[in-house]
Amino acid sequence: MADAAVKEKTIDANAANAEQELTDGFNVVIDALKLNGIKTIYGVPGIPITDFGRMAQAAGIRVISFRHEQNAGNAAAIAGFLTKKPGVCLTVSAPGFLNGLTALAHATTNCFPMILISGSSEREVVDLQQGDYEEMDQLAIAKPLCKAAFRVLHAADIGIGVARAIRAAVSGRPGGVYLDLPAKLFGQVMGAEAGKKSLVKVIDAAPAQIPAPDAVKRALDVLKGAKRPLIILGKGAAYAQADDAIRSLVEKSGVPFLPMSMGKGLLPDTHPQCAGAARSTVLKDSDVVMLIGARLNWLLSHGKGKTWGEAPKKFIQIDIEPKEMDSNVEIAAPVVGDIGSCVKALLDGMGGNWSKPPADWVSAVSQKREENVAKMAPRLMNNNVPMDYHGALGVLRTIVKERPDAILVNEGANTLDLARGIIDMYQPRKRLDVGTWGVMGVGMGYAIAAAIETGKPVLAVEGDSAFGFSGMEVETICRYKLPVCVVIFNNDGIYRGTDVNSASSDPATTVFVKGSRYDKMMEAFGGVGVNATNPDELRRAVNAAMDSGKPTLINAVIDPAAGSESGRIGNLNPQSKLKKK
Ligand SMILES: Cc1ncc(C[n+]2csc(CCOP(=O)(O)OP(=O)(O)O)c2C)c(N)n1
Ligand SMILES: [Mg+2]
Repeated sequence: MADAAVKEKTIDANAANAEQELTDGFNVVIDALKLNGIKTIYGVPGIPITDFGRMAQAAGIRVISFRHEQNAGNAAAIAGFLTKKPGVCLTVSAPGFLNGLTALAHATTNCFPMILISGSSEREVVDLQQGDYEEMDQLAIAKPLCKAAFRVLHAADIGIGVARAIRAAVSGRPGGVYLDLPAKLFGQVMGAEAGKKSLVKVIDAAPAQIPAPDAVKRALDVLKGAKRPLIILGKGAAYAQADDAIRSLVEKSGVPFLPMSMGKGLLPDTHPQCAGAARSTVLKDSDVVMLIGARLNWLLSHGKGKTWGEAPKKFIQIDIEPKEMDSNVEIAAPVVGDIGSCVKALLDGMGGNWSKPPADWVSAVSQKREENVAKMAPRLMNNNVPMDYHGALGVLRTIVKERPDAILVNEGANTLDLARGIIDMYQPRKRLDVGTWGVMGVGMGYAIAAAIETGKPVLAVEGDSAFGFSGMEVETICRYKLPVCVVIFNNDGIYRGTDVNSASSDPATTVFVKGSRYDKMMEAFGGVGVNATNPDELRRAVNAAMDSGKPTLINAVIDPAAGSESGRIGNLNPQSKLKKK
């Protein structure tokens, strides 16, 4: 070979070597996520993260592409709840970031670990407010809405930035974390070896937090002194994945338990100690209440007032967050630690001969519960056409009983409140709903992530209004061929479809187009659409969908007059003292 040719080849080889030894921001972020076990990203592509999404996909991360960031964010939030690992949502700058922000705040409020990763624009231009493409100080905006917010400016800091985000999301009380990645960062080049060394694997991301022995003893003493004890299981208890220990504690104590909405199924709703159907009685008449991963917020009337009756109460509260104690009323026995460790410590402390609560209390609770269940039973078997909520939910109740490992997603007002009461759950973390805020729009994001994270069939029971907030994602469900069956309780509107506006020819604010056929939306993307007008049609359509696993949307026609204003929380509507005009 001629000298010149040899020389040229050597230069080529050196260049290739040099190139092999380089990495960039795109790759370091991907490597950092992979190293920490992040397997799925939920997002919407665009500048500056389109290539990042492609490269992550090529590197073996599953990248689920949505139609709107809020739905991707809700998917990430619920993935966090289901897996105890941070769910990751990826968005573009300003508008995409803002679209994802509601879900980030929702995750924080509900204590779901989630990381919102957003691309952002040129720092120098943004900070001088010189009008960059999608200019916005995203970090400052995210901060008050999440548990922690970080920005990475140098590729060498990506490893530590991702590690901080992961640890912040899952440790202590979990929540939402914002990670700001400026466009410039992705293209930054660094040595491959240095890149590798800069990665940080988070060791023991959510360390056990063991409760103090005297706190455990105090709690058991209070429980021992109870004449009418009650255990309340919140979604924190479900999140903890300490299912066996929680079940043992409840059963060993013999105390009636009340599951909060997403705590349903930790023990089956049909368990002899379940007081779900005697809620008002147990809240009013109990004398000692042990809260396990449940907060005394509005959902429990702040632990005081009419709901809780006149009798003095003592609260035992098990929570990982010390600040939660005494948030609304005095906590007689705070037990601070992770739920799994606390429940195990309580179980150990109970020893071998724990005496069950007084028999008159236990039987009073079960009597009330049997009464209420019996009262409800005939309503659930009605065959009215158009269907009312009870007739339609009676069908779904049986289907969930026959398929206890299916995941139930639920949102709406009447559709939510009545389904929560009527559909019994049998396994933990199978009921996913609107959470602490009662937020509409979680439905399709939750359904998609539930199918992806668990591989189980999903039944999404949606009010027609609720569905509208995320309805476009039926295309996503079809695109990824997910086993999701959406049942829309179509009562022509918000709460009811009967409102009229007497002031002008505009429709009333709470009503939609009458007789809408939401099933056609699913058909538009190749899924199965069914219009169900009676309980039998509904039963057959849902069973077929659950058997086939094909994306299905069932338009369940509900009597427009059947619902009530705001479902069960109509009392929260402000009232003027002035007489209505
Ligand atoms: C993000 C958001 N916007 C608005 C609301 C107010 N809101 C509460 S329930 C509801 C919809 C209820 O109607 P639907 O889903 O059809 O259930 P239905 O009572 O008719 O069964 C709305 C808009 C909310 N909770 N969250
Ligand atoms: Mg409705």
